Amino acid sequence: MLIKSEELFKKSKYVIPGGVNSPVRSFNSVSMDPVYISRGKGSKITDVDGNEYIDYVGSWGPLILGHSDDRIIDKLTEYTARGTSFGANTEIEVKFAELISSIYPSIEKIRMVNSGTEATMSAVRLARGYTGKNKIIKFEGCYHGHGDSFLIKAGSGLLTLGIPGSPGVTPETAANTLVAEYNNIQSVEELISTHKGEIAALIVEPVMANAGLILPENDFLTKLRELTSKNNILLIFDEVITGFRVTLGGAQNFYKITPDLTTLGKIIGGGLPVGAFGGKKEIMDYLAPVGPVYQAGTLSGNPLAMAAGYETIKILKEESLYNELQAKTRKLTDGIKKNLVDLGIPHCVNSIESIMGLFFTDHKVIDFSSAIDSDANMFVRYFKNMLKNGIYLAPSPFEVGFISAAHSDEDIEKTIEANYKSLKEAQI
Ligand code: KE4
Repeated sequence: MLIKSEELFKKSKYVIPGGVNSPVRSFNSVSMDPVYISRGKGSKITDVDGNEYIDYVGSWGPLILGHSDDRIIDKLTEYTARGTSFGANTEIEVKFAELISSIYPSIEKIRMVNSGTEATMSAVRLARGYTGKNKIIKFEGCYHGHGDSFLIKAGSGLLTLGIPGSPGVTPETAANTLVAEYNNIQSVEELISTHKGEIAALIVEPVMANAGLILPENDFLTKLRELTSKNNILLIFDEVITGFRVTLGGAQNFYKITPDLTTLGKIIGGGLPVGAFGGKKEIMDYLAPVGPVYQAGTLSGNPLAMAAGYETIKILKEESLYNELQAKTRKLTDGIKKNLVDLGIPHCVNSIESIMGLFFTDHKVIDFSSAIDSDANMFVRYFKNMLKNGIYLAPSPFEVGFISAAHSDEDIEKTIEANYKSLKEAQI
C-alpha cells in the first residue's frame, strides 16, 4: 500500500508545483500518484510506507556504486565536520579536476557547476563566445537539461529554424537552435550547408538516454566529428549520463572520439548536486576570469560534492568495476529478452555497459521517431506490475534503467522473475 506516499503527495501539491521538484517524479507518465522514498542502501530503496524495492533508477544515474555506499558516507562525514561551504577555493576541487583530466584526455581544463543543465548551458555560451557564432545544432529526442536553447522542437521541415518547446522560451532564442535527426548524418549535412558559417557548436548525447536508450549506428559519431571539424563547428559531447557510466572514460573512450567540449554530471557528484564542463585549454581559457565569457556559481566546486565525487571516481578507477557491471547487465537483459520471447511480446531491448532500455515495439529503435511509436500503455501496465512486484523502474517509457555495483546476482534473478510475472499480467 502507498498510504503515506498519497498523504504526502496531497500535502505537497499545496506548496510545490505539481507536488514535485522535477516533473518526471510526478509519475504522470505512468498515470499514478508518486512514491515517496525514505531511505536507500545498496541496490534497495524503501518508501515511506515501508515497501522495499530493487532500484534501477539510482537517482537517474549518479549512484553507480549503489545507495549510501559506506566509503562515500565516511568521506562526507569527514568533510561535513570541517564545514559545508566556503565560497572559496579548496584543495579537493583541484585534486578532483586533476583526476577527471587524467581520465579524459580531451578535458585539459574543467569548470565545476551544480547541475547538468548548468554544464550544458555554460558549454554552449562558451562555444558561442569562443567562435563568435550564434547557432547550435541539437538532435530531436536528446535532452540536455532545461536551458532555453535546448527546449526547442524541430521546425516543420528539418531545415526550418527551431521553435520554442516550452512557453517562456522566446522565438529569438529558438531561432538559434537547429534540430537534426539522431543517426541521420544527412540531416546534419543539410543544416550545415543551409547555415554555413553560422553554427558555433553541435551538442549531442553520444548515446541517447532520454528517449529510452538509442545507440549510435554506422559510425554516426565519427561522421559527426569529421563534419564538425571540417566546418569549424565545436563538437560538444553531453556525457552527463554516459560519463563514467559507459566505461570510466565515457562514451568518448568507448567510441574513440575526441570532442572539443564535454559536459558531465550525475556520477561525478556521487549523489550530490554537481555538473561540470571541460575541454581544450584554448577554449576553456575563454572563460572568466581569464577570458571574456562570463560564468559563475555560489556553490560551484562545493567541497562536499567534490569529496563525494572524488571518492566515487577513485573507487571506479581502482576497482575497475566495469566488466562486472557489464556482466550483470548482460545477465539481466538476456533474462528479460527470454521472457519477452517466451510470452510473444514485441520488443526492442537496447543496452550498453550498465544502461538498459526496453521498448514495447515490433521494430529496432534507432532514432526518436522509432522510439515514440512504442506502446506506452503496455509500459504503464508493466511499470505498475513491476512496482507491485518490488522493482522500482523509471516512471516513463522514455527513460532508461541503470545497474549499479551494489546489484547482486540474487537481485538480478529476482528482477527477471518479477519481469516475467509483470509482463504476463500486463498482456491484454
Ligand atoms: P540536470 O540539470 O537534471 O542535473 O541535468 C540535465 C541533463 C543534461 N544532460 C543529460 C544527458 C541528462 O540526461 C540530463 C538530466 N537527465 C534527466 C533524466 N533522464 C534528469 C531527471 C529529471 O529531470 O528529474
